[in-house]
Amino acid sequence: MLYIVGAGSLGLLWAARLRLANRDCRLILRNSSRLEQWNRNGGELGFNDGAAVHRLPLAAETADATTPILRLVVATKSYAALPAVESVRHRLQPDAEIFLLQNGLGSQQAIADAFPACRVYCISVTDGAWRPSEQELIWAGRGHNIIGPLHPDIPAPDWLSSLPASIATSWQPDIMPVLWRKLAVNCAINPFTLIYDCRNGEVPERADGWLTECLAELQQLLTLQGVQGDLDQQVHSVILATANNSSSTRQDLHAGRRTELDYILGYACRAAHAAGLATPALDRLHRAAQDTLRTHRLPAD
Ligand code: KPL
Repeated sequence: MLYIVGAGSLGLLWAARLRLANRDCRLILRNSSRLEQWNRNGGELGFNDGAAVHRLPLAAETADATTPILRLVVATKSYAALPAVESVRHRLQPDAEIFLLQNGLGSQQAIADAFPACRVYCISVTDGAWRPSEQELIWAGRGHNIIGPLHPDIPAPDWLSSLPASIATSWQPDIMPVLWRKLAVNCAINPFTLIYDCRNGEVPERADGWLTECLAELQQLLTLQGVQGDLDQQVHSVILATANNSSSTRQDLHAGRRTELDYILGYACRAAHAAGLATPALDRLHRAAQDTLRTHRLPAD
């Protein structure tokens, strides 16, 4: 049995694909009023996988149930990940496997520190999905899941090979470079979409020389972390491929939700400073993004 905490687009996407392939999974919802609402609406999800719309019954419960948990997928926002795992501490088996889908960095290590006996895996996801309503999900872009252990000595989980084909997965024993590269791409795009309130495709024109400076600093930070690759080229190809998208940070802003800025750019700036790397352009970007959040009365960290 796989438990999924966090019933946003990504959590529901995992649940829907497992359910469609007749695999056992249960959703852990935030509180009893969410659970009542879920069940009042029939306890099912309308899942549009691009080919058909499926009505999928999905079992749900709250964290304070008592059944033991051996496998947990954490699909919350980064700032909610540790509290979500803490909420099921009484149910987690000592050698449980925890799979983390969070953006940015920082939340993964905090969970590994708080649950040293568990095996913690990170999953970098490129699927795109959105919810027209609480219990409807559209799988808008088929992507890929790269999974690897937060600490290198942990082996691949047995059940990976038994995942349905719809959850395309590859095992990467050295996951940190994957997470760092994604973090750097998000640092170069998301904060600019926040401060200029623009789509991804407009960032190069709006940010211009500032983006170039940030890319140079991010490239230095990646090199310090032992991560290879041409960031400039990667960022520009992501911008091209997602030109019409609102970044996740801009979507949070428009929804009046807390953003993950602190786990993206905040984390990168702190890591750079800790390594003695001066990052004036990134620091200025961080301050400008925080100012934008304060103007919208949202938490700045
Ligand atoms: O991951 C993203 C995000 O919005 O968080 C990008 C790559 C910027 C796509 O929008």
